[in-house]
Amino acid sequence: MTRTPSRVIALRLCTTLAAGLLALAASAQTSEVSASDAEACAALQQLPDLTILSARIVPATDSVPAYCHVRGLIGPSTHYHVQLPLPSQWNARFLMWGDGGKDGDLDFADQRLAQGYAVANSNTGHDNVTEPGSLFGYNNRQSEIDFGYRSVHLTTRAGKALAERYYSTEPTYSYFEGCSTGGRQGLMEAQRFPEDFDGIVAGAPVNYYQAMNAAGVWWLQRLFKDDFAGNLAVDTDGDGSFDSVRLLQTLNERVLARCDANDGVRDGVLGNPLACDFEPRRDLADLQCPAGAASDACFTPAQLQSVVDFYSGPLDAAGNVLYPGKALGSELEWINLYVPSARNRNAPTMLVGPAGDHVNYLFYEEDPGMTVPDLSNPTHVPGRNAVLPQFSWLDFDINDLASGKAALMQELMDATDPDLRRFLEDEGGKLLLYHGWSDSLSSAKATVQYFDAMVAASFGGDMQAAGQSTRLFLAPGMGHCGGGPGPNTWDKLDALVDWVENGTAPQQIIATHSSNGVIDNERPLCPWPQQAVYTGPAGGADTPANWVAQNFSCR
Ligand SMILES: [Ca+2]
Ligand SMILES: [Ca+2]
Ligand SMILES: [Ca+2]
Ligand SMILES: [Ca+2]
Repeated sequence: MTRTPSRVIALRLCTTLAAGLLALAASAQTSEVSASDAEACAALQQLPDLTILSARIVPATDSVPAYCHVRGLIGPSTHYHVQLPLPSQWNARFLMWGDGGKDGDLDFADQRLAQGYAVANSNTGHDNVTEPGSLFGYNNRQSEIDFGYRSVHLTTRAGKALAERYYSTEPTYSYFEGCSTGGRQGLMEAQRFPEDFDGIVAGAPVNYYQAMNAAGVWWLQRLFKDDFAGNLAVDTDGDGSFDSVRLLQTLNERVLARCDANDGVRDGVLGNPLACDFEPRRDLADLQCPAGAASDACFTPAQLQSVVDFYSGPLDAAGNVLYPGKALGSELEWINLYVPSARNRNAPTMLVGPAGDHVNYLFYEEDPGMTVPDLSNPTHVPGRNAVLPQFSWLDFDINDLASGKAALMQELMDATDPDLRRFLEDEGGKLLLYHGWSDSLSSAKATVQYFDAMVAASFGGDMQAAGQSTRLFLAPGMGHCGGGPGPNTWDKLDALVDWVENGTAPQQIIATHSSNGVIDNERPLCPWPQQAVYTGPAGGADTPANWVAQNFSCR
């Protein structure tokens, strides 16, 4: 269980006191902070029913206006904070700010604060300094419940109560904004606590949380097993380090050669990967090399199998997909996430980030053991008889997912209930989903799968009716919450606020891609299942100057 040592609390109190004095000094110079603003902020410490640790004015900086900063505790171990704009600058809205990864800290949303939102965020029940990664879940059901759904819900309630007290009126509208874990949290709120928000924007949700992490481990196993036989990075000089990722570049080039133009525009991005007919065994047939003769110019049988596995995803014994495979066109995203190579010292992001310790602490009802000391060393033998027994991710069996061994953790952390009638119909809520097609951490295919199931369960399959309150926008070539070769940047909240407050459902969202700070590709993102179609100057679709939103229509 997460316990903040008393010494740290004392330190924090000192820091808080010092900062409070600084704030007082600054407020004398900052005319916008009135004495009553500061008094009202400090008075929040006396709010009944809440455990408030501090409430103080934070002075303005060049980019962030002065605000009232409140820190609170929800037992046993959820720390949260609320950034409250000064009363004259509040836009009458409350915003719950979503988390990323395994969280474990207080995230600031200064940009939204500057726009006038009262913003809240929690540590989701644990501290990622003392319990990094998934470790907080080691024999700790309460922390798993807090991370699963409890901290966000209770922080939302506390944040709203603090806003109501500070402004003497409750927020006119309440929103949730998040991506990745934040996307999962947004869907969890819509499913479990439909009264919390008027609108939710959920990006790249990791809502099939157990399947996604189990599949992440499975893909890593494809590349590490049998002494790296299926690794897609190649040791070209025999010195033991995988120095070349040329095979993945070749694979990406082959996919683009086959399908880039399917959407009418040769821009290095697949408009709809589902419409691309690329078969690795067929389309790489001329690039096969014999086993044991690895080079970065051809694929061995084991490497070709890895490619097939990336696109297919793991299957159960009956051949059902346990988690969708990678989208065509996303190949370059695999390099940092999955592929052990010289550039990451055999420690790809998925291994040292989300997935490497997940099956140790957050997958099984009873945790199988501690992580091995070096996740990237496949020859380490786990110490099964140690005081705290070890369990290696390499020994994880994906069939444990299909056989129900993750059932309890799925109940706590997955957000896959397709029935959103309480939120979308009874409460009149709006749900805006988005997902990048090149996202290789969570899968846009999984979000399409959820969306279609939700439309079926909540609207009898009527996409038109669903579109009155929920829409999914897929971003071609966008990575996990950003990045990637396709248009990947837009304000995630604007369209939702307009929808909730003015009833204007988004017909399209304009997204941009920039290189060196200059926009070089712009597209409308279309509500699923529509696609962006080029409608600009005839014969000009392959000219980058024509890649502007008005030259495309959603059809
Ligand atoms: Ca947080
Ligand atoms: Ca656990
Ligand atoms: Ca080498
Ligand atoms: Ca294209």
